Amino acid sequence: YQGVETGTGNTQYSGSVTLGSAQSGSTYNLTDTTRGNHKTNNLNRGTSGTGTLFSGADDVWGNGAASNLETAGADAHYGAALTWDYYKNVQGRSGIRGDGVGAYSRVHYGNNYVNAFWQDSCFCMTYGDGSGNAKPLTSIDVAAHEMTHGVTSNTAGLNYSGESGGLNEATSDIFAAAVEFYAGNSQDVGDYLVGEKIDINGNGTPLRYMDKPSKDGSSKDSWYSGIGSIDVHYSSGPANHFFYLLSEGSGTKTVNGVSYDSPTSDGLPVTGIGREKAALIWFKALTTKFTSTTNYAAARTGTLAVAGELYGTTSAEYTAVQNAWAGINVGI
Ligand code: ASN
Ligand code: ZN
Repeated sequence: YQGVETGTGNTQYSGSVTLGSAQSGSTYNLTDTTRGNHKTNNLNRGTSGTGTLFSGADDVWGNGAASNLETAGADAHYGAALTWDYYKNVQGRSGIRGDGVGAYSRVHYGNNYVNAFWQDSCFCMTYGDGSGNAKPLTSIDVAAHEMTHGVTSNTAGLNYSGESGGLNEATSDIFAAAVEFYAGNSQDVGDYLVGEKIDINGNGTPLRYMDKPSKDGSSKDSWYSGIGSIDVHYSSGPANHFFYLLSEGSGTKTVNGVSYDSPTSDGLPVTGIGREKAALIWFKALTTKFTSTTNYAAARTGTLAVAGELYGTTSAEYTAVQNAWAGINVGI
């Protein structure tokens, strides 16, 4: 007998959650049969191969502590399920390739590994356990960030260098935020911060800030000629900032208890249209306008075209897209 099960995950970051699982004989495993059979595997500190599918005699996964090897599996499985649900229910896309087929996650990669990554070659994402202050990299936003690299790769295919590389990274941060808000989880609340749960800096600060990217000390707030020469995790800054401005508007604001202060490069105000519309615009641009070589100027053109298609060229949404790009020094 093989059946669809609904397991319980005791996660590190998101509390007790429901997980998609399967039953095979008297054994349960982390195969999400309602989401393209997305699986979560244990690399058990290895650095190659697919790892071993999490399985056990009961349908309870992890205990909330990183010392329990199932806990990272529960977090990763939950993050993948949320990201699947977001793309399906909000953006109308079934899975990373749009074909209903799930990917898989690998947790416990290597020893003290402080990163996570997506690979097209295995159609899978991988998480390290962190080191020192840095906790396991299995939070909702990191999962959504990595899975979105798969979506980008299978749509626009933004080259991972130069300005297109920054737009590729920003796309992952944008949908990381969108998924985190969509999750509505009371312990890992939606925000415009990236990786705030991991404590990668050891002082409670996130990896990246979308309202004012330069707060991380390296990312840029606005476009300048030459931004294509810096690391893609920093040249993403202006596009992350664009998304924040388009969603929430410029100036100060508190969302879910987090305070933001977003400047514009031209000093002019931007009125936000809400993150739902902003994410719809970015997704439609990613999937119908952007190509492997899209740069900042072309991203402006593409998102404006989409805003015109969705809301009309005399709409408040269209004006907000114009103003948000102007706010990061693109197209003025
Ligand atoms: N975690 C990083 C990322 O997804 C890994 C990398 O540099 N590609 O961007
Ligand atoms: Zn990335």
